[in-house]
Amino acid sequence: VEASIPEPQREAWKRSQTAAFKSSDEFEKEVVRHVETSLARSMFNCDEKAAYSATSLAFRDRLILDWNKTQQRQTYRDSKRVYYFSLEFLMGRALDNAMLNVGMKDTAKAGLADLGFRIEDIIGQEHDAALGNGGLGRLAACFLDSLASLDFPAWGYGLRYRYGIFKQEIIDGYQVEVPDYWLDFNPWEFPRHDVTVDVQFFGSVKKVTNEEGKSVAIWEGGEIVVAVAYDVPIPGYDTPTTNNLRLWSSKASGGEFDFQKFNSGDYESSVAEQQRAETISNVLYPNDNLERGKELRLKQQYFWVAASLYDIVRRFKKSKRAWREFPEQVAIQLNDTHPTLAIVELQRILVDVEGLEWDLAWEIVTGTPQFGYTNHTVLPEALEKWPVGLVQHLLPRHLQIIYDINLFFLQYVEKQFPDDRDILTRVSIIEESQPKMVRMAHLAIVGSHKVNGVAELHSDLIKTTIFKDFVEIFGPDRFTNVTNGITPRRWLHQANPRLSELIASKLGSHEFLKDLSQLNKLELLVQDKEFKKEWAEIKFANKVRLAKYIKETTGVNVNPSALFDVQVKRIHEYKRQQLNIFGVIHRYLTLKAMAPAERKKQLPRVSIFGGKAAPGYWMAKQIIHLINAVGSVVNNDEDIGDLLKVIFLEDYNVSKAEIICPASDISEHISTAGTEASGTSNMKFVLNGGLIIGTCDGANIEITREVGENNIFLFGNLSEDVEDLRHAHTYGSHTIDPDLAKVFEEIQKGTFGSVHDFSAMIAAVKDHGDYYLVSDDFHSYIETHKLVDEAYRNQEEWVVKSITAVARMGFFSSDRCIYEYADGIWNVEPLPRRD
Ligand code: H53
Repeated sequence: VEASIPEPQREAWKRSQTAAFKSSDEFEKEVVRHVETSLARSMFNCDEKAAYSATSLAFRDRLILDWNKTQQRQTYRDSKRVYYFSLEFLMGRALDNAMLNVGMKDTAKAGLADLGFRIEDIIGQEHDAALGNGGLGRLAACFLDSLASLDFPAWGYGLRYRYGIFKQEIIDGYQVEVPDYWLDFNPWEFPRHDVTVDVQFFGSVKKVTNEEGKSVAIWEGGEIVVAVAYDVPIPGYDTPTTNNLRLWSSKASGGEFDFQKFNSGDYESSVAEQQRAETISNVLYPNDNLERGKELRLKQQYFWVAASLYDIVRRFKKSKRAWREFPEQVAIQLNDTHPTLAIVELQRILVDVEGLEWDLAWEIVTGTPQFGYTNHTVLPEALEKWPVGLVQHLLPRHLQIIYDINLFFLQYVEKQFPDDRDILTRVSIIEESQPKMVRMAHLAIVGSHKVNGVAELHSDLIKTTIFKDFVEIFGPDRFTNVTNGITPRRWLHQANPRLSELIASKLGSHEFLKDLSQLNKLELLVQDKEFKKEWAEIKFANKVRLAKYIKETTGVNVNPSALFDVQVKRIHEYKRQQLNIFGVIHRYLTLKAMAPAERKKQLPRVSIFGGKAAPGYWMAKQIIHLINAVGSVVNNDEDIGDLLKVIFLEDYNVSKAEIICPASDISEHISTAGTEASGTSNMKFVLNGGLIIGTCDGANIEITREVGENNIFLFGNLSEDVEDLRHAHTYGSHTIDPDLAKVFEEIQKGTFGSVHDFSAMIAAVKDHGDYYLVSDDFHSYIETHKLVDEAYRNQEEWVVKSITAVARMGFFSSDRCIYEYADGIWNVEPLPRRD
């Protein structure tokens, strides 16, 4: 049905169009209107939560107006769009970000003050949108911010989980998981009950001959689940461009519930279908860098991918273009292998639904630039594989298509390598194991025109290890690198407003927030006394703020003049929080062994940890327990006092990172070399004037290249030596570092309580081959921390390092990443709005 208003009536529309608020008076009016109408309250019962809700609704209205115009313009121009497919978007809070991006924070601050509220309290009311686990999800969120800020026509596609990542509570030193129900009031989403897609599961495939004598596949039976769209507006910084994040929610196709069953008294099964359908988008899987192969997860993947592709195809078809033009109109980036079924689904749509020949369809699917695949890990336990039987059961037609794709692919390989049977086994999309498995990474490579890693070392490693054969088969050009980045809007301007203002005052404007390379001009000021003083004051103020937060949440007093040493990230053996806590114990023992006079001369330190362990990851949970156990001994030891404090911050998330990152002196990025694909919190800390202690791994290497070796503390074995060391542990004699051995003895004496709980962590190093090289790197780690202490004693020099490092961080803006993707992978242009 044509829903467009006829020409003669459009004048009336234009006259009546909503205008966005501009002044604080207008803003106040909007807030009061929302309190009174949307929330049905008044000034007599408007608490901070209500004020937050009304403020957010006022901003959401604004964003939706900009969103409408952006979308109209993109549609009118029929411009090519980028679609970022990600199972995770770790967005954090939206209000502060929206106010800053549209440049209205001061206006809102004044307006809220007028109405009786402090803006910080209002911002603090918001529940984080935590639809992600860690780096991968946060990267997607940074990319959305950059795409909008740089005016790219781009949409994110994901799932609207009812429960995001669990909330972590620490009880008696142990992690306890609590569900994160975040949707009781979410003003940032826009339900589109009219935008739905039917998604089919199960059933069977029938081959029939059509009127033209062609054999066609018909997928029939099974069940239908409905995908409902929820749109989240994504405002760009300092531009009216407002992009869209579309999240799908699942619901039963047969309406609310089965009335017949209900009436006959069968209450439970009357709602069973509804519940089964809603389960799909119910909960985010809480694993980071680990795939568990659960049926529901595969259902989530197909549900999301099928709905998103249907939506994209529907949009494309409106333009009445020929299918061959599809890759010219649409670029899809696969964030890890989670959305790989999109490749198969597009082939299915083209062949089964649109009736294209297989070869033509496959040319379109693999056309340039249709699909790009980003790999985020080389860890074998994180590479996705699905049992063939499960795919057959859930998606029978897709399995056939996968087999056909594989057949043609292997024929192609065989032609190139006629005498090499092994390569066929190695690269096949189907692993001939018991049970047989579909290797999603292989499928993603075969179906994509570009595959990228996320830091230089990582991109080199994938080419020489896990995907080596594919470089031979498709040539080196299919593989590329896009080093990760972070958005300076959230991670500098929002998290550290004082530093952002200081920089702006020196550079003459806020332009650096859109062109981060301008930071390099700060280097001219490293000898400016006044500037250095202000710089140091801001760091101190940020530490005071964190110290206050630590006091409020843990009850422990920490001295803001101490060196703040921070490691916050998911808890994982490869990230080696165990190395850090063993190092802390070593420091504690060293302090204890000193004469009091000697001890007094030592530099005070606060070791701060934070991060969630996957609920089923037993060893990671033991690491958390040990950190807390050490904290309760050390923090109460009167010999030690301020010299060492050990803090575990509960429930690390995006909004807490915004308080933590600006407050570090040093942060730890100490993964075993070759295991961390990139890391992105390393970038956040340095951008906020903290230095790094780290291994030669992931983006640490490029950070070193940029900031210079004098402004980072590197230690440990190199990735090229890891394999030999592991081999030696298993087949040679394996001696433990003597200092580490002492740490183990102390733990085993029971100094930190439950000896039994910690024995597995020790055994992993002593008896089970020390896979993560904790002992091999221990000495160098301890020695490097001594260098950190020494350097910190010279505050003058330390501040110079801090400023220099920030000045050289321009490369790590996610804007740079987006330009690289746009240019090298998507072939898409920005479309700035003129208004
Ligand atoms: O992705 C980040 C990297 C980081 C890497 C992380 C990641 C996940 O968060 C989850 C799964 C996965 O395979 C990889 O571990 O090194 O910085 C963004 O690229």
